[in-house]
Amino acid sequence: MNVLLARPRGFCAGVNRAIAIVHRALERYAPPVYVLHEIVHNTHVLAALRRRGAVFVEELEDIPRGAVSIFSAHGVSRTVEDQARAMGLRTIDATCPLVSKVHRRVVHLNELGYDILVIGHKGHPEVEGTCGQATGRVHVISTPAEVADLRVADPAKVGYVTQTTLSVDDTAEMLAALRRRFPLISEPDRTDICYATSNRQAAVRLLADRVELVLIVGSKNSSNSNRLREVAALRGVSAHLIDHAGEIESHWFSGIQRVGVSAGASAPEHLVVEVVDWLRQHGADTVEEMDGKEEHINFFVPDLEL
Ligand code: 0CM
Ligand code: SF4
Repeated sequence: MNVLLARPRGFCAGVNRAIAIVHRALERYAPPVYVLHEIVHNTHVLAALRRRGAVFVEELEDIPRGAVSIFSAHGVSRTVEDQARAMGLRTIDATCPLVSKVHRRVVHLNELGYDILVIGHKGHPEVEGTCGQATGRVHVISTPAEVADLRVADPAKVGYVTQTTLSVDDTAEMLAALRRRFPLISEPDRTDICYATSNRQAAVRLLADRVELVLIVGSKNSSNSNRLREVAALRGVSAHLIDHAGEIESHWFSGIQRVGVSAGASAPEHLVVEVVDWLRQHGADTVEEMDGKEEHINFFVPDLEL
């Protein structure tokens, strides 16, 4: 059996920054440090940070007054920010700068009085945070079929933003439907789908053309990791999303000669190494890495003076 690793894969700049912020907060302030929502959607990242004194909660009410508390990489609504302030929390914002950029455009469209279309997955925390930047009319749409049902105040005053981790191909279809329905729709200068999402999807597309089975390392609630699995499956190969090597099932490999491996933007590289070790122990004799796009994006980690 031969193994091919996708490139780029794994941690993006926003995830590196968010995790570094939690580490810095733990160094600077005595644990526990509270994090509203999972800092990134990866069970292994969370377990490692819990061991160092991070506490992950889903509700602001679960954070004691005055505690140091961090907003996750996915961002929060204005209401959550205001409530945190009212509760006297000492907050640190680990929202990815590429999500914050989308937030700023929502604020702008809201000031112009536009109906704002947020293309994304309903209930995902990033979508909730993005919608929560506006005080006016916001509509979340997930499929092109929903475009026909949209009711807006003025079809000439409609703008859209997207979740940063969407499928590039599905979003193109959605935008075609939106442009047909609202020829004057206000669009971002460049796509809101982030560089890490589009690079990882492009790499998995190439990977899937060279293998018979693809393993994506990532947690079940990670949107971008799920999209990577779908991209592979849509190329006609079997594709599995696994949190770690322990979830691999031997029967997947019967009759398989070529296996591809990639990882979502929140999955640490040591999990990929463990998957490759598992494959070596189960018949893989070559491991090769694809040529792929180099990524040189790094985000500044703030000093955290509270
Ligand atoms: O948005 P998604 O569910 O893909 O989040 P993640 O934590 O898996 O990946 C990084 C991010 C962001 C924002
Ligand atoms: Fe930022 Fe993209 Fe990474 Fe999300 S996947 S944290 S938007 S760089």
